[in-house]
Amino acid sequence: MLYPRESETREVKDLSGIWKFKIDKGNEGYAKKWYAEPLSDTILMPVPASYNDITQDAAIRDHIGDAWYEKMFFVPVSWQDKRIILRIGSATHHATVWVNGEKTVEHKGGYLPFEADVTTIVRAGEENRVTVTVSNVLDWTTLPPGQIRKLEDDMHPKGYQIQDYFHDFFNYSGIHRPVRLYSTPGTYIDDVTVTTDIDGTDGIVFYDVTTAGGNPAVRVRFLDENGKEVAKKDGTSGELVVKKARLWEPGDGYLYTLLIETITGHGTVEDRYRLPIGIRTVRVTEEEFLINGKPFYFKGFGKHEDMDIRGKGLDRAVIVKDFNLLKWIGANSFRTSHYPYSEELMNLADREGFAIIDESPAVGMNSFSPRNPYFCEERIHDATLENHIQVMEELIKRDKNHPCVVMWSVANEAATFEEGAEPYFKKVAEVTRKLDPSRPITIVNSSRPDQCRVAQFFDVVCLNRYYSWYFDPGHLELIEYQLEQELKAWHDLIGKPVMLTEYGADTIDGFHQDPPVMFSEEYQCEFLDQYHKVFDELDFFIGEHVWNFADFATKQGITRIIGNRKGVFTRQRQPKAAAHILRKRWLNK
Ligand code: BDP
Repeated sequence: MLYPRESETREVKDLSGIWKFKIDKGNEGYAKKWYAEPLSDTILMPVPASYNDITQDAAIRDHIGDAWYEKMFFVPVSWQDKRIILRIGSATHHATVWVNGEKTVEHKGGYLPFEADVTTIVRAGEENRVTVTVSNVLDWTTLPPGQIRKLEDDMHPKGYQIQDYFHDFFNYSGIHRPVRLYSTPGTYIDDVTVTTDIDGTDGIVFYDVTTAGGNPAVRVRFLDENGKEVAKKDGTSGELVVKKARLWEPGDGYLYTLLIETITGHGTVEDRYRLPIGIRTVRVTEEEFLINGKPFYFKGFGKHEDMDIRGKGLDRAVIVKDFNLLKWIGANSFRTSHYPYSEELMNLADREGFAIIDESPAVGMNSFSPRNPYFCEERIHDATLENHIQVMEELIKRDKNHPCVVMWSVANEAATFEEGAEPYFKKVAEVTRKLDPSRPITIVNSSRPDQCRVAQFFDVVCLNRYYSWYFDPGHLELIEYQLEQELKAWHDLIGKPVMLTEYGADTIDGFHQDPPVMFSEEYQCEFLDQYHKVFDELDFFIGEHVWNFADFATKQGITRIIGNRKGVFTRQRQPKAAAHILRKRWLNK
């Protein structure tokens, strides 16, 4: 799926801004056809943003159900003869979109884009109305899963219900990424898949373009960062050889441009699209993760899209600041825990040269006891698997051409010890590999090595471990002993490289205790030091992602002190003491 980019033949109009908004308290909007007329009794709501923290109203923050958005917009007169697409970067978790009262698209899944061809619905040169309904309801088929639970005891008023979800971040909702209109010619470039290889000093670029709305000839040109043509080819697919290629690598995000053109019979260019390309390879051996044939050691974090006020809404100031902090601290990579991040962020990661473990929103699949399994008919079942596969397809379709993506993560901390998890993840692994044979795949695990039933389907063992936090809290002296044993056991059993994708301690900035005590800054520092001692001794160990980059919002609960405080930075991106420890380590490693 192509990211909307302007060119000589395409225009993009961003509909971000202030929209009209209301929550559907009585759940009556669909039945009463709210989309048929302009919405009434609305308040103002920024797009993109989560709606939860924008007002002073707890009922809006904690709303379960539909929220309605509306915006009036003009379609440029010059688009009269164009194909016109309405594209939503993401709406969390389920959306229905109407234009001028007509239903155009529905989408399930809160973290991936979707679009509708509105050519015949919009009126160029006139005012049009877009209405978007966004639901934040999770069920056993959604990723992440959840359930609505009625509390029907005498402690609760009649009809009282809550939404359970099992992931550790606040269920922010709304239109989280930009809404755009874009135009293309009637015959257009629909998609392109690019993979790259290296042959000596040459870069090899394989491309495969699909077109629609006609059967045009295709020409591609390959340009370096100065716009100089370094290769070209005719045809919808083929191989380009770039002599003395400058490779993309972590820390040096060099990007070429694949300029794709469709040509009509008369030799005129009809459509033009430019795709940034990084030439690089990724391979995994029993002990190493290789980028461009060189061993790569992951230094970085599990992150979140999360910030005061805007929640999970895209904010360019925040993402650029985060990249600056990542560079400052000496990180070279991160994981998009626990869902796909914005396309705008992925574009920046390409440019800034960060390696990304790109994760699906399969999180919170691990909260029942072995007697009460998670992978069973009542919970995670065939319909969930079907949706999981659909999400992997959409994710790979969106992110397949990003050089920054070096590995797919199909899930975080699922109950991989359960019998039902085995066929489930075998299938997810098979499908993911087939969708993209060019990248390694992983599942982020928290099971014990002798109990996990699925690690063998994946290329890298990614582990989340909390010794001296959730296990033996306060016992920093046990970390070395426990961790070393476990990491070795994983490698002996699976014979694949191992990394830690989470290790961390809640830390309230400004709390100090020496000798260290849990929640103090000293504890977080000592905790990390202990883990690092072990990492540095193991040959098969390929990386460290601290949990978390920054403090983030969660649902309310007795173990969360206004959110999860395992950040190395505060939610407002100020460093805790541990940031300096990591900086010293990573800039020298
Ligand atoms: C891990 C989860 C992560 C949580 C973290 C924690 O993968 O989402 O936020 O624990 O408890 O189990 O801090």
